[in-house]
Amino acid sequence: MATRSGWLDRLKTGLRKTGSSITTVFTGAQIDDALYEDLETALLMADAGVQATEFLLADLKRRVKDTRATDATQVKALLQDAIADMLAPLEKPLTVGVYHPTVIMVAGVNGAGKTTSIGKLTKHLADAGATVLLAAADTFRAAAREQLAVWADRNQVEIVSQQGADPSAVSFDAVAAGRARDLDVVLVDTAGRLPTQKHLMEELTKIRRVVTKADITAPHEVLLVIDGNTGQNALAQVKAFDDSVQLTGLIVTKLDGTAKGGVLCAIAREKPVPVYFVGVGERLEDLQTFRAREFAQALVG
Ligand SMILES: Nc1nc2c(ncn2[C@@H]2O[C@H](COP(=O)(O)OP(=O)(O)OP(=O)(O)O)[C@@H](O)[C@H]2O)c(=O)[nH]1
Ligand SMILES: [Mg+2]
Repeated sequence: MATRSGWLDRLKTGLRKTGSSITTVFTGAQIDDALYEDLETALLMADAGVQATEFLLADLKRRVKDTRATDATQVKALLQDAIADMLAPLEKPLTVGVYHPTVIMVAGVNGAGKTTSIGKLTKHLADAGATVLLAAADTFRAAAREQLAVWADRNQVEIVSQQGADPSAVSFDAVAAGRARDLDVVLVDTAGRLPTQKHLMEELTKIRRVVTKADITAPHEVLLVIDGNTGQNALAQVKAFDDSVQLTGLIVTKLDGTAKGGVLCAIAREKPVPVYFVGVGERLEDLQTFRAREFAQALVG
């Protein structure tokens, strides 16, 4: 738990930039139109998006009326409740163990934190006693394969990697090997790509399709890694990747930086996909499970 509290401190620090602008709205004593207007601006600045912002404002006004809240501190607590309720549907644990192996595909734009997150996730899984196989489906760059190999080495797990091979062929081999060796988890690391790069999105769809050929029930999870600093574009990424590969979950990284965590509200409102993990740095313990209430409190600090 010490690890989690350290992680939470980093999350709070990361979100403080955004959070403080929301918090300052509540420094005055009056609950009036000006307060709601300032709050609207602060939420939009935090990348919550128009839909989620409007929903939150209406929801908050209702809560204020129902509770007959009279001071700004109470209203702030009610906003935390409203955000926590909005984010609650995104809270869902990643389950492994139902399928052998559980095949997890990981996708995202360039540099979002896919490989690092896979490394951390491998550590979490291995610590919990799961046997893990990594698939280096980012076959084009030698550095990408090496980076994943370092994580495999560090966690003492096996890796399927083949220079210049077709990414879907490597994924197929990895899933087949995972089945043959009766492993618990196969994690497929893919190359970064933009949703606008049609041929690369098709390559991703192909990986998914070929994985299903290796195991009719797979992939069991398709995760999108998003950089917490991406702002509103994160929502567009969720939509585009979901269209191509049917996402089952998200990992939101880099919430330790100048992140604007409000985008999770936009995702919850417009394209709800569970958030399995939140990353706040490059160390192993910096990846932790997402909890809606905790996040809401960190955002409205
Ligand atoms: N501050 C911070 N840095 C992170 C976090 N997660 C990843 N990084 C850093 O972000 C950079 C890119 O991470 P990678 O894991 O290589 O990203 P990727 O998505 O695999 O990148 P490509 O494979 O090139 O598309 C690295 O320098 C990581 O150390 C995080 O939660 N916080
Ligand atoms: Mg990578």
